Amino acid sequence: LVAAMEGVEETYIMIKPDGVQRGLVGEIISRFEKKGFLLKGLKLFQCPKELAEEHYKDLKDKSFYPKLIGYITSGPVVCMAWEGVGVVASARKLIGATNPLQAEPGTIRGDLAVQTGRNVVHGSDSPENGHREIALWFKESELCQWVPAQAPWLM
Ligand code: FUP
Repeated sequence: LVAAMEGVEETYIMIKPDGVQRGLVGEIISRFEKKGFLLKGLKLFQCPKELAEEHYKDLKDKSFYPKLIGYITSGPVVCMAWEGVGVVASARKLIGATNPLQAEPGTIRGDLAVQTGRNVVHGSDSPENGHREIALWFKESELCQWVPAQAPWLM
């Protein structure tokens, strides 16, 4: 039912190791939950190096790439799949700019982070990448197809 609605997308959101270490898991999840998106998948996960490299393959020529891979694999991350109309761009707005010093107050990075290399959360940058990243980080059996008991006026 929900998946058939016009404009419904899915996005991969990940709380990075610094967010987990700093005890920000509940705070970050609640921002997406309160906004009204639908949680389809959620797990705490120690990312293997090969998966981090695949996830960030478009950045492999950047000077910061080795540090980025070291950071993402440095401790557990929280992997999430969220669904909703316009969820990809909206989640990016909730997350804020890549450099937390430039992220607006009220955004996750604007409120909770200071360093680009420790920016607490990832969000897919397009519906195509949302799809690709969810398939990369989750098995099909880890995703729930469900409709909330309330009327879906928030989606
Ligand atoms: P974003 O989509 O906001 O996560 O940003 P990018 O895809 O451009 O970058 C992915 C990650 O690379 C960032 F979250 C942090 C890291 N990065 C750096 O460490 N240094 C940079 O100059 C740019 C990005």
